[in-house]
Amino acid sequence: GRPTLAIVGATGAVGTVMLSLLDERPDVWGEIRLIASARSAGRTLRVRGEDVVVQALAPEVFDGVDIAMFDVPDEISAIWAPVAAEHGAIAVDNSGAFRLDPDVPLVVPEVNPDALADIPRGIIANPNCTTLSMIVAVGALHREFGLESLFATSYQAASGAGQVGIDTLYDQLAAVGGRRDLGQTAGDVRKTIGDDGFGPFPAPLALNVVPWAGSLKDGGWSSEELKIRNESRKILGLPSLRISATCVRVPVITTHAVAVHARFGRPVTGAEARAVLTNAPGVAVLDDPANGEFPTPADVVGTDPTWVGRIRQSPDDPHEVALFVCGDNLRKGAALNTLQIAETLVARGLR
Ligand code: 11C
Repeated sequence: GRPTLAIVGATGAVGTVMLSLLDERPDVWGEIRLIASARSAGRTLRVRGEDVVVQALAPEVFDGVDIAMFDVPDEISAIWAPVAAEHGAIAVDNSGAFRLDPDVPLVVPEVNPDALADIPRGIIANPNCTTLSMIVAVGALHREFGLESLFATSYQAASGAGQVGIDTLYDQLAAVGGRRDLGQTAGDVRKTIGDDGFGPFPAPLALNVVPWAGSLKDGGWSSEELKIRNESRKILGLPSLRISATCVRVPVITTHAVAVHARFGRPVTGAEARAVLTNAPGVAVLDDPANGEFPTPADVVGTDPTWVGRIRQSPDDPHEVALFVCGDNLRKGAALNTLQIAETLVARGLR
């Protein structure tokens, strides 16, 4: 029969996008089970045009499940993905709990599908949304030219912090909306929003940019910046890649953007890089600055591809290429990549 799919975290920001993807994509599934915290259990959600009642997370909900997709915080996945695996399911986990575990493949189907050959713990990890927003494009260039170093600056959307991030930015935008007096005196936006209005962000996000995402790690790096480094190395199979990132939150609801500077083992012209990206699966090139054409989050949100523009060779180093990448952090950055992993497992007969 067709495989049974469970979605853990069905009511969250990523889970909600997952349900709409299941309506859009070829339907390879038998039963689809929706699972969430006890607080959300009992709600009814529509999947594939049918009403499905959300069940509370418990060991027995994994009985008979072939693939369980987890869109929940790290500490929930850390406990429950192994429970799903003990019940015979393959867990595809979108949290950070297992990504660097050497016995857990970290998979982007367009880049390293062969990592699915070995799933020792019954768990597959889905990368962080910022890594995912650029890695399909970077992976295609690496395959062709051989990546030597990578420097990235992110422009991350509020929804990367979940539904509370979305709600916080909308509330802040409402508070500053129409105020032509704001943004002219130090602290005026902060005062208008109020210290209790920052939500998950350490500073006002409306009318601002905030150079922070995640938690503080050694040497002053943020957890998000280290995720980009560690996860890119693992996905690309380049454990000593020279790579660093600066992660910045911007007042965008959904779709992360990343400015990438990549150095390769041989000279690469903008035209050569553009040709490779144009033919790369999962990538869409929009690169005509003379006509004002490049990807922006407002135009990319809700779409599947990794969009790339501003492709150009460094004037000082012919081995280096700069590009600007946009990817919907809730789709390819989270739900879509997780679902593509699950679909790949089914297509390969692993489930
Ligand atoms: C953000 N990328 O934009 C983060 C959230 O490791 O899956 C996702 C954290 C993670 O805030």
